[in-house]
Amino acid sequence: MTTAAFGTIADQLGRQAIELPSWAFGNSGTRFKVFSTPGTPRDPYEKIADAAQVHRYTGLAPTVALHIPWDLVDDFADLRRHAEEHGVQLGTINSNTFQDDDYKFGALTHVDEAIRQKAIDHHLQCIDVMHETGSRDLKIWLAEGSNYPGQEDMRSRQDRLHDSLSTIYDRLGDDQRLVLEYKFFEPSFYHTDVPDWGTSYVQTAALGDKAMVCLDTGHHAPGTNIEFIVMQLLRLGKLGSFDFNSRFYADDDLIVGAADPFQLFRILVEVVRGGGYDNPDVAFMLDQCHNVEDKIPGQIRSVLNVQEMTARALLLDRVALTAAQEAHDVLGANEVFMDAFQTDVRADLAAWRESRGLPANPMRAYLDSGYQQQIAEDRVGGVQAGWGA
Ligand code: PSV
Ligand code: MN
Ligand code: MN
Repeated sequence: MTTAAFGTIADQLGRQAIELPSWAFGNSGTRFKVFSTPGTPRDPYEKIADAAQVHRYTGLAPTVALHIPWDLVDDFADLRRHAEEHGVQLGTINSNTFQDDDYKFGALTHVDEAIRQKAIDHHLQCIDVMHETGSRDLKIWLAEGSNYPGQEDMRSRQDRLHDSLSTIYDRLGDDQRLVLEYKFFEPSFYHTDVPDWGTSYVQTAALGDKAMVCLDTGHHAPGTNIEFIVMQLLRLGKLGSFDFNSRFYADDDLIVGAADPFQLFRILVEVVRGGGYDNPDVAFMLDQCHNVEDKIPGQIRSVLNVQEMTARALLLDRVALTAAQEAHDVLGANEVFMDAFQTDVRADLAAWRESRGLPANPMRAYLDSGYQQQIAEDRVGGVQAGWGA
């Protein structure tokens, strides 16, 4: 690919923004072991300082998502100021109804009115936080479901879910949104109350325009054509956000683009095709954990992977592709598609970064900065991410 072609997408690339999850900076692991990493943040302030490093070297990550109560602080206005002083903003607020004994048999779907109200109140508290942090989106992922056929009445749970979500939705401010994430299994193994995009679509459509679907790339059965779902949700105007990560087996939460770069490309092609790129209605977020690698470099690699694949998707020759498709030129269309995927954009991206005052190689610049060594020395007793243990 020539530099001239790259020039046509330079401005579009400059408008890319990828939100980082605060929990990516904490220690995480599996149910077998959580390894600690030197320099791990000890509180939300330090997580934000680390996230700001990713933005500083890449220019790609201007916002940080928080998780309540993992990131609960006394004064969210102060946390917001702290973020802004570090050159980033607070982003999506994630609720948490999966770590409380009361929610063993459900939260927003629970048959007991009092427990259901407790779960609703947690979300209302999250909305209060959003007013202080200036956040637009409330992201809801529910761990609810059952393990055995006959254990629960799936139908009434769906009805209670609608009622609970309606109460939460009614509390949203005019500029706020609710994004409902789906996941096909885990922690429940027989049925999950929001298992797929269809359920998330049905539930959010019943709420109204401020409710959208969140698509986490790790939350589908192996072999699922995720880009088809992206196309359909964009077509319906209901794709609110992405949780990017990659997986080999289940919800692995590995670095986006690491396991299947081609899948990431195919997804981004549909995003561009459907008007979801450079569109404030479609938030790009990461939802990852770094169990064995250093966290800041892990996040830098992640946003660079998304940027690189976005560049290739933007370079797809749409005119040639449409012509080949309409002529039923099967192999010709596939060749146009693969040409874009196989374009090496690394040198062009390095030059593009330098032209914008960013380091040509953000990873190298970060590693050379001494920040990693400094936090390893300064911080003792970093906290667990909260998730993944
Ligand atoms: C659990 O599967 C999960 O990974 C969801 O994807 C959420 O987005 C994330 O945790 C944080 O709650
Ligand atoms: Mn997620
Ligand atoms: Mn997940």
